[in-house]
Amino acid sequence: MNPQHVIALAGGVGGAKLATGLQAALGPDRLTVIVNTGDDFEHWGLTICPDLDTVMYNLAGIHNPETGWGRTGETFGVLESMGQLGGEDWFRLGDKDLAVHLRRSEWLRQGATLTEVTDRLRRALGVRSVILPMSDSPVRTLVHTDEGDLPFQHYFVRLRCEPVVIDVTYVGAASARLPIAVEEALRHANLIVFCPSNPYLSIDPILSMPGLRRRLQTHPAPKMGVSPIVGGQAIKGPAAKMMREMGMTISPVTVAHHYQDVLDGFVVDMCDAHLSDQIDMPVLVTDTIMTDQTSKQRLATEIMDFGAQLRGPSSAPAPIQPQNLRSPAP
Ligand code: FO1
Repeated sequence: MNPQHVIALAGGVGGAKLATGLQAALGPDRLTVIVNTGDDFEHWGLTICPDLDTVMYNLAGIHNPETGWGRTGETFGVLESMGQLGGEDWFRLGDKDLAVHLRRSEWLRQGATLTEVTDRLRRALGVRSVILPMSDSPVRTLVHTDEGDLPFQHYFVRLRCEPVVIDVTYVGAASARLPIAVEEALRHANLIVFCPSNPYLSIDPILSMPGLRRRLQTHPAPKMGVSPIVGGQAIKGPAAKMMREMGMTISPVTVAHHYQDVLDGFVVDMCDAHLSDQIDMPVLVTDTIMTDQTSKQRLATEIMDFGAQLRGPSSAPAPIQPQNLRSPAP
């Protein structure tokens, strides 16, 4: 079943992959991706928005497939020169990527909002899906560690996620407001997908936006989450390491429980099928590893079919339940 309009909540690489699958499965103009901006920072005097760019490059098909972030066919001439001049070169900004940061920063200085700037950039790169920052005002993820409080990119890239994480907070969230475009997208959505992004570094910053969690709890569309934890490990990034350090069990069950109040259904990988009866909502067990365009689109289609079987205004119940769909006992 193809819902009319899907919202995906996404962070970096995992979110961008599933967004690409959703875009392909839905066709143009039916996907809105609401993206984490907690990773954004000021660097070289420019505003860098890594997750917005990762989603945009993936949806445009111009991302670097090896890293998942940055652009394909990239060169690093400016970065090298910056290093020679004693500038900061720990964050690998490519030359083509740099043009995006220059343009964004120029437009922001002229008074455009991040929502407007992001829309101009994605249109210029030919992306037919809407990409929305979760906030127009700065919200910055601060990682509290055994080495002190670290701005996100310093923890993630400069220190390679080595410090032990104690807690994570989102500075500026309490006084931020949901952009009108996000409100508008929520009004039209008939399926909402939490991508397999890091719960604490990617999805929680979005959910920390005032009013959003409540808005999702009462939203009539089915809300589906996809586990970023597979077989006791994170598909990518530090989610599993952070969970261990914060005293949590590294399991899709922990993630499902974390979103219990907002989700209607949860998707786990086949290798975690045995855990599905510990999850207190309907569960789809499938192959969640997205290695190519086919697997991204297949997972997206399965999630949409799963959503169609749950409640929602335009989601007529499907006549036959797939065998791998488990509902909790009444
Ligand atoms: N991640 C790294 O691990 N090292 C980098 O040097 C790096 C540079 C970079 C440049 C532009 C961009 O958009 C993303 C970049 N990333 C880099 C990824 C990024 O820091 C993280 O993947 C996200 O913030 C987490 O989702």
